[in-house]
Amino acid sequence: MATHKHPLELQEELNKIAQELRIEALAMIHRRGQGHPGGALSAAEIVAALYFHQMRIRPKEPNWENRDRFILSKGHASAILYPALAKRGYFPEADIKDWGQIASHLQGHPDKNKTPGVDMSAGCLGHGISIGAGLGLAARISGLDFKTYVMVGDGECQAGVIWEGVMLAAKYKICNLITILDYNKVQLDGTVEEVMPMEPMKAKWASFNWNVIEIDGHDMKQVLASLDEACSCKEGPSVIIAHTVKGKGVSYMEGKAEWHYRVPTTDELKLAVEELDVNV
Ligand SMILES: Cc1ncc(C[n+]2csc(CCOP(=O)(O)OP(=O)(O)O)c2C)c(N)n1
Repeated sequence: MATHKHPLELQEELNKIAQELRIEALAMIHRRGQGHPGGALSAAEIVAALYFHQMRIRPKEPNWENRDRFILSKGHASAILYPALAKRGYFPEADIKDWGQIASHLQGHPDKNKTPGVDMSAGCLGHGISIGAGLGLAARISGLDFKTYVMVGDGECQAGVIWEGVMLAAKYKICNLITILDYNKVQLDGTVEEVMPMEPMKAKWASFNWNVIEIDGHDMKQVLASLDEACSCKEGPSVIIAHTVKGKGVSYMEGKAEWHYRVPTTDELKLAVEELDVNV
């Protein structure tokens, strides 16, 4: 969906979409009485940039062979993905209200076999990079030029299987594979530093022979520039280490592990929407 807008106008538009996705994500979680707000909110700018600018997709043709792929490896953050897919026209926005119900095509965690636009079923953490590497190789072998974007969490990167995919992608110099690390520093029940420190994060990825780009994941200008830079790298796979804030945009959620998996009350939702609305 590459546009020729003035960069500032584009950033403003994408920031607005990111806030709208946040509001929708929280409303969904409230309505369903389940969900993961913290890691959904930290990913909003990146998801907005991918779906509303970066990715070459055809929502009316979700299985188009040469589409760019997006893998939400941290599948628990589906509340930020589904509103983006609906807004891009993969399915009616009204479907969102049934999220998580047994008959709905929108399951709690993304299901490739049910939801148009979902490229990998996820929820069991750790597998997005390996699958992404496979898609990257498949593109190369088939002579297709699509890219695969994979979003992983920092807690997720504690899974050993992540690094198997990382090694494979480096070995085969899979430069059409772009990983975005949502580095919000908080996982399920504490900070990453407390549970299992991942620093030095940048040096880790670099030592695995990945091209490393480090950004503020809430600064749309940096998000867009990093995606362009990653796409132009022909040496091997790229990782965008996006420094983010868990629960970004809602004062009482920011940086709190408690909000990894918690449902806002009606009053809390109202307050969150007020705070997010200011910036829409
Ligand atoms: C293999 C596996 N183990 C455990 C879980 C349970 N789980 C769901 S979310 C989560 C924490 C993930 O932390 P992080 O990657 O930092 O996610 P974010 O902060 O971005 O939401 C865990 C352990 C899971 N989904 N899959």
